[in-house]
Amino acid sequence: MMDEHWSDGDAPLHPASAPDFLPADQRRALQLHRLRSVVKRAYEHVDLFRARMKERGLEPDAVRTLDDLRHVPFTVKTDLRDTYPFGLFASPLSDIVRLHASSGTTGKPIVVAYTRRDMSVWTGVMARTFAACGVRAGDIVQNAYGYGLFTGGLGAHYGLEAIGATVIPISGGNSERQIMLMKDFGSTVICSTPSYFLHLIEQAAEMGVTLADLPLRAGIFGAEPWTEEMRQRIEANSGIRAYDIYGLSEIIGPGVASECSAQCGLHVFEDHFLPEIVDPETLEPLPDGETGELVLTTLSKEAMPMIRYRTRDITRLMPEPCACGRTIRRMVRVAARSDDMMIIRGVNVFPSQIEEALLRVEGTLPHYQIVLTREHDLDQMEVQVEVTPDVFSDQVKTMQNLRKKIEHTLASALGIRAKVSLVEPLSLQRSQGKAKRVLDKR
Ligand code: DLL
Repeated sequence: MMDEHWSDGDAPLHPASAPDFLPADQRRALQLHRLRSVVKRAYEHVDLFRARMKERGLEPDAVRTLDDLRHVPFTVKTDLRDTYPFGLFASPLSDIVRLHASSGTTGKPIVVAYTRRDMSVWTGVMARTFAACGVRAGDIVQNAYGYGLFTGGLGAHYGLEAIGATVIPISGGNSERQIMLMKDFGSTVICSTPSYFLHLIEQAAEMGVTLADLPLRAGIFGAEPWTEEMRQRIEANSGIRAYDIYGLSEIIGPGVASECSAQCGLHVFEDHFLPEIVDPETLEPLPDGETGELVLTTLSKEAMPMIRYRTRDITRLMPEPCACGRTIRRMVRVAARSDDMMIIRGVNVFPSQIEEALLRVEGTLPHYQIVLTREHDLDQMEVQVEVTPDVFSDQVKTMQNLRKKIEHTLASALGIRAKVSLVEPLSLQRSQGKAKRVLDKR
């Protein structure tokens, strides 16, 4: 019974959350049923997928069990670029009610499409996301994800309306106004990237506003990697609870996975998005609990089914039951992408390792930038980190000691030496959306 499930201990969950609690066998039966039909749909309507299946001598009927998915070809980001703009659509444009796009690092964006039914699935998984994070009717939600081609703003918007929350569609940017409205409207929840919220914490301080004194109680943060250390800094500096939500345009946008009140891993809405973890080198599926690349298959998408899409995001599935009672599996937070990995003098380093190490040192602020250069054919890494005003105004010796301490912490965490520069508070560039942590000048 739905009513037995409670969120945050004080309100019944929104009815949209029912699939979160399906018994595992029922969930698997539903997944298989949907998988077979989405494979058939993609085979019949998407030339690229049909050609790849034929190359392997596979017909859609070859998928008889969930496990059979391992024989089906992968889809990768370049497939979306190569078929730009509409080549992977499985619905005629007349059935498509929404397009979004995500700007890549180079050239053309990738384009994604939604039918009316896809929109209702998206709204549903976003409603489940917010319910899992304890957002409910009566909340006043400041939606500071960007509205527009980015999926964050509108994706969150529809989910919030569905659960009956009051949405403030403020979008990203204009930080002074964000703080003013947060105060005047009494926002109880904010949605943004974690890095933008850090910026809002500073903006509030500058305006003499103490966030902890406002009604704001939760932040629904995602769209970029962040660490547990970052969560602790955010929660301590704002008095709110910070939840992690995950998604990507190719699959639907936000709404693929979400934390719950336990704040320990993200529940994957696996009745709509089937997760696999593969070894990024061999591409062989790995068992639950092992770390590798997340591969997702959309089980119900009509306009643009994605079969075995390689996300490049590194995580692992957590099959253990969660304290919240949800039966859908969790994945650990995505701390790294395989293509974010920096190779510095032959050593593999992820930006998240640097963040984790930096924020363990007292006196640092959660604002940093990694600069890579090459001198005399040798890679050099400089980590610029802002430090608290008292450290910065203190004696040179205090600064030197802190710098050495950070260099030491980084060297033992990474296995290579990095040059550390302590910079003044507010001197590094702030982002309104996804933060750019790495400046590669090599
Ligand atoms: O960022 C969708 C989204 C919007 C998710 C709002 C959450 C909140 P894209 O712009 O296509 O879509 O970027 C997707 O961002 O493959 C991850 O590498 C990264 N990402 C998204 N959420 C998280 C997260 C949106 N919670 C890419 N932790 C993904 C780490 C994340 N990385």
